[in-house]
Amino acid sequence: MKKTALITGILGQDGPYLAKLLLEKDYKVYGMTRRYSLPNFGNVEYLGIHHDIDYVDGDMTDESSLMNIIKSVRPDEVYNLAAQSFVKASFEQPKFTTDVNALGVLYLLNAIKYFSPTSRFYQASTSEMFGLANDGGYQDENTNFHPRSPYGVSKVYAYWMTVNYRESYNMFTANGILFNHESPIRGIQFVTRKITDGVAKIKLGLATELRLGNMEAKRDWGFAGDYVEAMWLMLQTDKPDDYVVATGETHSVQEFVEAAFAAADIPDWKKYITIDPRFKRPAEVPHLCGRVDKATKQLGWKPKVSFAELVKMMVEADIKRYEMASVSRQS
Ligand code: NAP
Ligand code: G4F
Repeated sequence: MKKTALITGILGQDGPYLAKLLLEKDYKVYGMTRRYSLPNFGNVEYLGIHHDIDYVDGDMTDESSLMNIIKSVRPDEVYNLAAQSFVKASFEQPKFTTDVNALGVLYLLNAIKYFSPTSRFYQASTSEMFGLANDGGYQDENTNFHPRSPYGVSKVYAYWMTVNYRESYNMFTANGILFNHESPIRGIQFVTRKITDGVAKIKLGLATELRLGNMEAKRDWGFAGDYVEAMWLMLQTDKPDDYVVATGETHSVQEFVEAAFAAADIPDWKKYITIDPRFKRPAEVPHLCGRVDKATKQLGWKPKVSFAELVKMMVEADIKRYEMASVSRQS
């Protein structure tokens, strides 16, 4: 019998990488999509797995849809990746962010409790929960939470609900506290992809400027393709637990910019950058750097792609995308 997995947020960045990994492991993969006006299968098509996924309709804000899905699929594993995941938007839409990221998780946990209590559950928790807190420059599973955005606060609620359902109902639930992870299919609003897309346009003469906010913020950036393996490993243990997933290395936004311009072989990056206050946040998370010892020791997980390799991969993919679009316009 094939194992079955349900992935919410299947059309985002992590969903397609996780689905690809599970399909390679011979899982039957169900992907939950919400109603859309226009189909948005770009990321699953990019990874060549669109036709291998069984799509089911549901929305994190609609409890009955989650109950129906869990009742009919009864998956062995549930990976909850769906979220309003853009931190800046959470300041503008705090209630919507809370409905999806906090209450949505409660609905999903309840659906599992009632209709499929042996399903194993993964919650996409985040380093944003740490916010201002760090222990000597690092964050790990013992660091307190001090979230700095409605997004971070909503994820703290979901984190503790995931722990609470494990402790109260003996359910197999695990939090992956993932630090920033990126890829060529990262959403275009997030700073890394905004930079690599902007650099590609400048390289090909399609733009002359890139507007950014706070260039001093530091993030621990890894590759999404590596991180989905940690998600899967967390649901294969004998005992559920919570794990930090990170590279242990931190870089500023400015360092990412420098590396991206260098990867495209464009000298003098400074002349293309404009600081625009519209991209700054009411409260910032200044410094994230994860200590990944627990996941390495207990799950045997380690990141494979380095910072320099990640930047290069993303810049090259964006340049290729624009070159191919130009060829298809000409033909
Ligand atoms: P993403 O690209 O923003 O994808 C999120 C997905 O959630 C999208 O497919 C979106 O659907 C779906 N979604 C949003 N609202 C929904 C709703 N009401 N009902 C059902 N689906 C909904 O995010 P990601 O980067 O893949 O991240 C995956 C998860 O990990 C998120 O929970 C995020 O908060 C968390 N996380 C991410 C990182 C990171 O660095 N990437 C780090 C830590 C934690 P549409 O396609 O229809 O918009
Ligand atoms: O790329 P970002 O928008 O990601 P952020 O806020 O770190 O959140 C991402 O990682 C979290 C994990 O820590 C996830 F939970 C979350 O879902 C998301 O995936 O911004 C990174 C940094 C911030 O400090 C921001 O202020 O870049 C800074 N920044 C500077 N200029 C900018 C810009 N961010 C964006 N999006 N756009 C800018 O122009």
